[in-house]
Amino acid sequence: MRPSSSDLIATEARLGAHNYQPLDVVLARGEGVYVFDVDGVRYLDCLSAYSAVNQGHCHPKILKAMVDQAQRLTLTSRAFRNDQLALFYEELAALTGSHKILPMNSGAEAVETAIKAVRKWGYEVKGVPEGMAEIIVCSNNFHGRTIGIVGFSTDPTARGGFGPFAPGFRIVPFGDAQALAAAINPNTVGFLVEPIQGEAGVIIPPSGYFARVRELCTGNDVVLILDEIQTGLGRTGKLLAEQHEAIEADVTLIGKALSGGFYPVSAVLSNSAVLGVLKPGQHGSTFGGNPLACAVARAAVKVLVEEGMIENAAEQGAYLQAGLADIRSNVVREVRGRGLMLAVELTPEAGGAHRFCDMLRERGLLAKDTHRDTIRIAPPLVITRDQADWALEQFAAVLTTAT
Ligand code: IF1
Repeated sequence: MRPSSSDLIATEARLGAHNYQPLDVVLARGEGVYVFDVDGVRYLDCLSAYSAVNQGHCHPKILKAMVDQAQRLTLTSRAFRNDQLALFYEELAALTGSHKILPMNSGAEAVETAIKAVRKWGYEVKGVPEGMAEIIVCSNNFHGRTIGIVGFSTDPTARGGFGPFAPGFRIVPFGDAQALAAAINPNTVGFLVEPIQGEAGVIIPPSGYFARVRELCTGNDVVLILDEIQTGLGRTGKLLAEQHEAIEADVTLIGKALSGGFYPVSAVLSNSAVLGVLKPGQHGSTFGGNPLACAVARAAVKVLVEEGMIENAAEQGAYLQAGLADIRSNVVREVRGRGLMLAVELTPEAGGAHRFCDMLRERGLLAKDTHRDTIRIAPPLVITRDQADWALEQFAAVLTTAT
């Protein structure tokens, strides 16, 4: 007999590290915007694996690219060349206008890679004295889980008990250009920031912030590093969220949806100067740039563009956001977001977002609470108008019956 979902949950609890507290839904299959649990119950996925499955679950063209490539060649290491890497570079560069690309696997690795490259650029190009380079980051940032990254987190849960940490980071409030200006000094080599803070609860900075950030970075010879690991690849209704701000980063980090959720693939996209400082032996990864990853990423990016998913994210995102804002409920404090990166913040009296996510799950919709009072809503970018309408009915039912 197949193990039941409660058997599987019990085994996880017994053998797994308890570094997560998932909803007790055990998923066995996915297709487009839907996932199905071990009993075949269908749910509309409003998390998209934290925006890694923007293209929808098990997209058939990405699946085909993966299977075809897996039957030919999966991994060579970068000690040898493979016939997919150049094509991956070429297609990604053409799409994003980047001059240099460095492929890695996880988002955190892309962030670490950028930090290394930007520090080295600081010493070799900007002329910062050895060991003195500083990178400015924002409060309430989320850039991943490595020791390097959690060292400059301001979230006690993410960093507490994991020190000692690397020096060389300075923290300023997100959305405050004046604070950034005040923090920049001759040893500042980079400013690392999310276009919209995800983990912090889908926080959109004041308009004009990024234009000023761009000016400050250019004027002070500081590399602007945008972490688009979550906001990139269509999530906000543009290929990259920087396009909403009419700016261009010097270094852009992408991951998650770069593979459509099939495989961990991330990349550092940069101007020639920053990635240009890395010489053979100074950075690498066993799996980074492998032919399976490249073939999957090529297909994932292709379907995103060719199937109009970015435009659909803008359209359905605006529709969902307006629909959510129309729900008359005294537990809703604010509806915000851009494209299909949405959040409903509840009032403190609502008793936390978790129980609303439980009620949504009972109605066949999976969404994730964050920061106690916020429901995060980020369906795959292939969601249709009808599916959006259905989702709105569920949100309306839950947000109004609870009051
Ligand atoms: C977890 C949130 C999302 C990211 C940005 C880098 C990374 C992430 C902007 C690292 C990762 C994740 C990881 C996931 C929870 C999650 C998340 F809730 F924290 F905010 F997406 F919404 N930069 N985000 O958002 O990428 O190394 O994980 O590939 O469980 O930790 P990674």
